[in-house]
Amino acid sequence: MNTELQMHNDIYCTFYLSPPPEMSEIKATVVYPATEKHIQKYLRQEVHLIRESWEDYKNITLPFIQSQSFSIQWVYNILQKKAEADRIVHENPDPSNGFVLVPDLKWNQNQLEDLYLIALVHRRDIKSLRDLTAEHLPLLRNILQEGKEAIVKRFGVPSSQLRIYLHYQPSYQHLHVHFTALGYDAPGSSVERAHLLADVIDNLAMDSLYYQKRALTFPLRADEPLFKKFQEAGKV
Ligand code: M7G
Repeated sequence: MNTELQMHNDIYCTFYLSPPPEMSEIKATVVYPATEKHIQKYLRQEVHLIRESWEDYKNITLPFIQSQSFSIQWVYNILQKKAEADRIVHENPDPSNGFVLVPDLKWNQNQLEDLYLIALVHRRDIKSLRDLTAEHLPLLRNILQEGKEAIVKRFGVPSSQLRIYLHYQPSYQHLHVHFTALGYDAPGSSVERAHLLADVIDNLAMDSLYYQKRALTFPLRADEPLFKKFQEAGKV
């Protein structure tokens, strides 16, 4: 490796390092063609917290989601084995209580420190946390139990070192669950976006309509159309 001293002061030094090609591989993700929403998603922007009541969800968020056409074709491709079929780590094929577990787009699978998998449910009628009721408990319990078992079996990572959660709001409106290494600060694992699956299960077991009653907080970028809708309604 080439090293070039930049600064030396007492016991402190900084160097420029030029690793050889075999150590300097970069994983690149390409989205082509990208929609305006993709471009916005990856731009750094001013962010605001929204506190969404159930009424706000029904009157503002839901109509907005229904008016949008952010494609989830990639999800259907995985469920139908048209893409990433060789990457499937586990599948429960049951149409109502089953799911597919695959490595997330963001994980290169070279090291376990940033382990990241995603469970996509087979049924297509659950958009997000807001749609969940006690009816979905068998599905959610399958994801939690079988997901943990598959990950310890394949990667040797015990469930005590996994963060298993849903995003609210998700970018893609087809229910999915994130599995990340506990030691990894995955993007979107912060308190304003992540809901632990174990907590979701307990909440629904206590009250089937839990997520159709309570307010939920989530971050929105300042120039997202949904943020403008909340502004127009005088909610921000
Ligand atoms: P999200 O909570 O809907 O939104 O999560 P976010 O992307 O804003 O976090 C969707 C998850 O699916 C993310 O963790 C993505 O990295 C992952 N993902 C997105 N796409 C398009 C793909 C894909 O084509 N394949 C796989 N395996 N994962 C994807």
